[in-house]
Amino acid sequence: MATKDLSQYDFNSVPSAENMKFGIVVAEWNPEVTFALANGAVETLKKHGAKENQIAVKYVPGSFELPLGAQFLAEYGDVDAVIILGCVIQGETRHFDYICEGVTQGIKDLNLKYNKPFIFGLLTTNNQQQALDRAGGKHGNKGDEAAVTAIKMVDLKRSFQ
Ligand code: DLZ
Repeated sequence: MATKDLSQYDFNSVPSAENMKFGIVVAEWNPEVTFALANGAVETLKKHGAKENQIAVKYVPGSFELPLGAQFLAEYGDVDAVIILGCVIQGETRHFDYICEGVTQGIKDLNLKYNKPFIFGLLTTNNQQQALDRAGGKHGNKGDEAAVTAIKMVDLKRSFQ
């Protein structure tokens, strides 16, 4: 994936997602950002062959709830990968640090516990503009990048089976 534009990549380098099933968990905090991330992820999965009925989208109240929402999808959702989308914007207190730390460690733990890809699509920004720039704005869409990563990781796992 490119680092400057999150939506730019070599289309042909991405395997087909025709036979893959995805869960997407989306935080409802900062919805103008997170819903745009979710749209990007869904459209990218579809571009690579996934059908609507192979993509389950679920919502949680805030980013702190993302790891558990993702675990529910892994336990009950019959998915090959879970894409985790949220946006935490720096405020005046240390709340930001605690949420980011909890979500990051939570996602890492899920990857290793389930031996399945849980993709980190959490924007952690200083302000709303930086987040919008990465949710379909001038730096592309982190949701697109997360979807491509999910497809590649499912394909990588299958290459061992
Ligand atoms: C409480 C809180 C704050 C201050 N900021 C954000 C944020 O920027 N992004 C986000 O996704 N969620 C935020 N939350 C909510 C927490 O993630 C969580 O939902 C609540 O603390 C309840 O557990």
